[in-house]
Amino acid sequence: MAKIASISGRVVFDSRGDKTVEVEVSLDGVKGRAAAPAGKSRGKREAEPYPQGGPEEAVRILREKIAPRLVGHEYSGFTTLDQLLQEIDGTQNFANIGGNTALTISVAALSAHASLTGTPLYKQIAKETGQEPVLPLPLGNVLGGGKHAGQGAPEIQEYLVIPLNPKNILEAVEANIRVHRALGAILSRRVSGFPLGKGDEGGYAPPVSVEAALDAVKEAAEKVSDETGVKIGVGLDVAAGSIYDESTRRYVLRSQGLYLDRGGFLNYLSELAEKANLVYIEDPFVEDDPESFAELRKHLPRTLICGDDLVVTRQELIEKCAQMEAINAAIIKPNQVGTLHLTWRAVDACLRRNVVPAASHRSGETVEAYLSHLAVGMGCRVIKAGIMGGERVAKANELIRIGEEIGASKMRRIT
Ligand code: 2PG
Ligand code: MG
Repeated sequence: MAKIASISGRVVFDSRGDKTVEVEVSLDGVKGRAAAPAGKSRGKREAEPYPQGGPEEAVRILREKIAPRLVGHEYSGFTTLDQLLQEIDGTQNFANIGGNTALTISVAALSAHASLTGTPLYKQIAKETGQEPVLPLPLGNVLGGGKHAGQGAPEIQEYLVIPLNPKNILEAVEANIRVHRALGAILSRRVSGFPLGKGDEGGYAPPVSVEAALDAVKEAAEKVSDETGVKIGVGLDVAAGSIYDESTRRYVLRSQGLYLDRGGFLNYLSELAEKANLVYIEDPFVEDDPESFAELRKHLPRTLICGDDLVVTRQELIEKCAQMEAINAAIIKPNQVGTLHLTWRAVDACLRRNVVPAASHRSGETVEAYLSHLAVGMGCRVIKAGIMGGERVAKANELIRIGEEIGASKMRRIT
């Protein structure tokens, strides 16, 4: 068995220019490296990304407290290493060492092991999860608003597209890129003076209402469906926590003069869903209101109602919400829980309860592509990793490479 010979960390920058942590682990002299992403619209029950003091403090703790405990550890996979990391931290939410520190150690060690044994990451992960490697469907945002864009952009955070019947991964990735391009042309025509500015995740951020944004995305998706024969679904990430006013308990779409209580917002979303034929809605309500999720699910039985802030990649929350029939899909963000092991427990809970697991990037990303390996190795049906920008394209390109090994047409279906 290979031993951890050394472990070190540094501060680097993510796609937003914010500081993040990067870790290197050496197994028998072979190095693996990983950096952490960062969320902006975060759930309250997410793991703490960093100890107090931020990425710099995480690096100090890594050097002084974690490395001495891990050097000499015989690496036998992520499960044991991750359990050790939980023990070193000693809290439920990685408050002491930071979830990002734990995750990057775990992924860096796995990468070192991959190099040492000549096995790709997805295969190593699949060995521990027992899943057959299959490519997930790429879900990506073509238009962004809310916290991911500047003032004037629509209040709802993400306008997403997903190819539903692609022949192979190349066709799937290309379909999304075509919709992004077609949308650019539509917005240029419709929004005078809009210089095609983009939000944090590479989607256009035009100064239009939610309805106008959705209408343009729907038109772009239909155009590409007609041209290519690939059926393209449209979705939304409402990121409801970002538009909720706690004091009045209203969902606020100020630009449209809408201040809606939960019932009003439910009707509003149901109408949007019917108009745009939405196949996917993420975080339609705030995270402490699973009952409203369940109600929306009843209204829209054919739509994936997905929990992100609602379940924060935690097995117990996924199980609870699945039981309540509040969700039939869940976002899987490894840094919401802090380790690969806990991430797998969340995915496993989804698979056992017929909930579609969707591996997801964060709005702040790096060009690393371990998320694509995780999605394939853990059996995620969908991957939400954006469409445009180097840090988003990196994940799609990695899926294309994995497709060369497992078969480019070996793709999941969600309908
Ligand atoms: C989300 C994510 C990613 P953030 O809400 O789903 O798109 O955003 O990383 O800012 O939490
Ligand atoms: Mg979300």
